[in-house]
Amino acid sequence: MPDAPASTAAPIAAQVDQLLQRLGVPKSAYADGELAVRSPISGETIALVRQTSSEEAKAAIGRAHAAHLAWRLVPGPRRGELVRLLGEELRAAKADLGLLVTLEVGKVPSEGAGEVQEMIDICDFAVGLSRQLYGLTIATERPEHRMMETWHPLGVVGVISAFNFPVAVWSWNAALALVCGDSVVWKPSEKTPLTALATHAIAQRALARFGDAPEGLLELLVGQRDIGEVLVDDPRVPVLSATGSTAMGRQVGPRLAARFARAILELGGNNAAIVTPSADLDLALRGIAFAAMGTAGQRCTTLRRLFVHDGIYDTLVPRLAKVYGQVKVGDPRAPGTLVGPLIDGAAFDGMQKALAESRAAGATVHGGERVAGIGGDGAYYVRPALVELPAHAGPALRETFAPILYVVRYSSFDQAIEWHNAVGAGLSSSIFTLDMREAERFMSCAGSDCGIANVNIGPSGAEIGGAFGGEKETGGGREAGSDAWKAYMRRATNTINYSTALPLAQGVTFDI
Ligand code: UN1
Repeated sequence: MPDAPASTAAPIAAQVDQLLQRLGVPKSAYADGELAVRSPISGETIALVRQTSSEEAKAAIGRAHAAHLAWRLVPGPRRGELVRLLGEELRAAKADLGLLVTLEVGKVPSEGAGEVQEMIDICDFAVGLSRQLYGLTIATERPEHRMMETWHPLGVVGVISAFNFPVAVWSWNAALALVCGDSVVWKPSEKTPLTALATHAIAQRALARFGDAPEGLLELLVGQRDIGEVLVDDPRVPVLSATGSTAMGRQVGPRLAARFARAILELGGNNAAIVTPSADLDLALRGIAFAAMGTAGQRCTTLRRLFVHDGIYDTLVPRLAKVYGQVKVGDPRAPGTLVGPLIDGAAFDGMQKALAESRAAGATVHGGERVAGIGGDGAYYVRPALVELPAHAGPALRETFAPILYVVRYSSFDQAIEWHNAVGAGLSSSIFTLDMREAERFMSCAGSDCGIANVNIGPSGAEIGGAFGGEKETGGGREAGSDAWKAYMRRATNTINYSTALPLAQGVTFDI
């Protein structure tokens, strides 16, 4: 794994150009287009990307639709071979693509590389899955009949992804979609088209090695919201996976529902952890620090609320405040940096607004200020904020996509669970405890109401094997592991009569 892969002195645009060339992206795609891409590390413009027009987007969806009609006839295990090759190409490109994630999003190198590893992991998962697209055989009430279900490819899978996991989210969808016999049309965030172009180039190499995949199996649409809307509204797209804010999901969900398309929604999170009196505090401290400050608080799984038992509050919270004061904020390329920049000025403003509201509500705020002297005026580095709130209220009830951790004192476990669940989102959650009863209750139907509930691990950093997603305003979608593949296929129930009689179900008679 590259540790400090690039000098902080190297001009970012030149580094990006070199990486894109090496990854096989044609210069015409990013040299003189309409969409300016900036690096949050310095705030400077690093590329001008050519945008897809809506006519081109419709043509791409048409190609993808045609590709699906051919691809669905290819046996699953053979489709898995394409994903195996994609995994190989990603392994070869891991260092370069990981560094490009760092330069375009500002993630520290181990997280940039970790994101590519997540892509490789889902490819491995999907290759195995390509031989396991099982249906059930079901007991039938009729003699000499057989009832079973068959899973068929669905069609074009639309993917709209966010800036914070600019390439992994595509891969969760694409790897499953490909083995399921679907084609994929991807609209990445307009803030991160470069990593998307690079991923597309990597995928083209896998397709070339595979040999006879239909043209249009993997399409990329670069642009703003209007291009995403083409994908949302096109009747040739039966399923759309959308990752982003709850506000975005509120727009996209009803539009998909209006045309009866499937939605896989991965929306906001307002993830919490409970630290109980029996917790291993050293472990909790490390778990909380990574979950709350990692990726500069810009994961949908980031820890945003912390409920600490009264009996350990005065031990844990001062230690946490010390870590917040010391953690190295800076250029992600510099060795030792743990917290890189916010994506842009709007993220900074949102953070400051939430902190001002917190202060007005009587909170004690540690950190949260802009760290000067790194990058240019257009780069936004902040010291992560630890906010001791007198009550679970105000800004803690909503997601602010920045490194703010709200801490609230609790004395009754029931109260902590109630506060835990008293927000709109329901993505991820955790408890730090060594008490088996508390841990089991937290994971039970009367505990956390989230799609992910962890014990002695923070809420972020999920691995690929489990289903990823959450409830309530998080949108209900599930991606990546477990049986998430079922959303990318359609199920047919088949009843076969191998007798000479025609018994009707429920004992109905119809003698002609
Ligand atoms: C996201 O932030 O959109 O569990 C996804 C995690 C990562 C994925 C986060 N594996 O934190």
